[in-house]
Amino acid sequence: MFKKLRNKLKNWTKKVAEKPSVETKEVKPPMKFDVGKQKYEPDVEKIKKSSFIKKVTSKISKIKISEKEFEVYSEELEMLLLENNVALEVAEKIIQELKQKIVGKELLKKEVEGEITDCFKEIIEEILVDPFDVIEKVKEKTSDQSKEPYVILFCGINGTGKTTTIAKIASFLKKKKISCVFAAADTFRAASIEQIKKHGEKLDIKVISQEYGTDPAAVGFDAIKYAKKNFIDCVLIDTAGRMHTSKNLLHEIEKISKVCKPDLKIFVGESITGNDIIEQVKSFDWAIGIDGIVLTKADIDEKGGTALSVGYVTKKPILYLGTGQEYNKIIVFNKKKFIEDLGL
Ligand SMILES: Nc1nc2c(ncn2[C@@H]2O[C@H](COP(=O)(O)OP(=O)(O)OP(=O)(O)O)[C@@H](O)[C@H]2O)c(=O)[nH]1
Ligand SMILES: [Mg+2]
Repeated sequence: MFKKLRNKLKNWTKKVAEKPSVETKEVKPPMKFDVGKQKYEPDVEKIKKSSFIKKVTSKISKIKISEKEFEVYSEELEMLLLENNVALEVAEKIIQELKQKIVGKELLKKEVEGEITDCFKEIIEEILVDPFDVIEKVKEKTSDQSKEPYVILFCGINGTGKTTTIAKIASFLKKKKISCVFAAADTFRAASIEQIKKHGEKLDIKVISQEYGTDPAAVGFDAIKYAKKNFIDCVLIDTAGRMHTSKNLLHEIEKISKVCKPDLKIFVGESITGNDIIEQVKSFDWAIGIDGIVLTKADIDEKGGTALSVGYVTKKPILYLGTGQEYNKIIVFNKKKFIEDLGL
């Protein structure tokens, strides 16, 4: 994962670190002179020695990056971030912060790479919101005696992996002894109900469905009713893929959300989407106010910038990464691990 961005960041950092060192002029020992009656005779050897050491050490070990030099480097950095799916506003923030941290500072040459890497780490840690534990949230709600299930609504554009993610999360919850029911609220796409029913069969999870073309909000509502009656802990609502540019379809998801009052609204996006995902996530957030993000297809994402972009733009946590098609191919998003995967 994220191989491309990792290598490019490394090369860029190396390049900055290889910048020529700060040069110091050789200090010539002052001539002998008389001050009044006092004679001044410098310790030539001592001066020679100290200036030599200064010259040598500064030549091999110190660099200072000026604002102008940084501008040249930063153009290159901006390009490489943009090429790797980091949104422009995020790339600009990274560059701004990096500038403040390294420009004009005299740095030991051997420490420059480390210094820049540490800066990247700090900035990325600041950009990404720490994910909360979904299992804990479900347990918190279902542990009291209210018998109210924990409801999760999934949304996103077409084909991003919503239905697959629902099955993966259900399998994950089941392993933690949390019971689930699926709401087949994608009543629009051909074969969508059969698709989720297949997952239900494989995972031994009840699927609540109606006819194609029925109101998806009603399907979600039915599933919640079923969960309450049967003491099921968690309702997972699948919805149809919808373009973020379609006002009518955004209205529909708003209605599903109003009727089902989910505890958690998850936006499912592809990590390979590129900058488009910014507009997608903003639209869904505007329509229903999302609480967290799942990025799928991280297994085929060599870049890694999407996570930074959606995290920064929404200030919402990335909860899981989808890393393949099987049920166990889902990992809890971990900031530290993500930073490590970027080679920082
Ligand atoms: N490589 C990879 N493939 C994935 C991942 N998640 C989902 N897929 C694949 O993506 C394709 C679409 O997945 P679905 O779950 O049907 O997507 P969806 O968002 O429900 O699609 P619509 O309901 O049509 O909007 C399927 O072929 C999945 O197997 C993932 O993390 N990695
Ligand atoms: Mg689907």
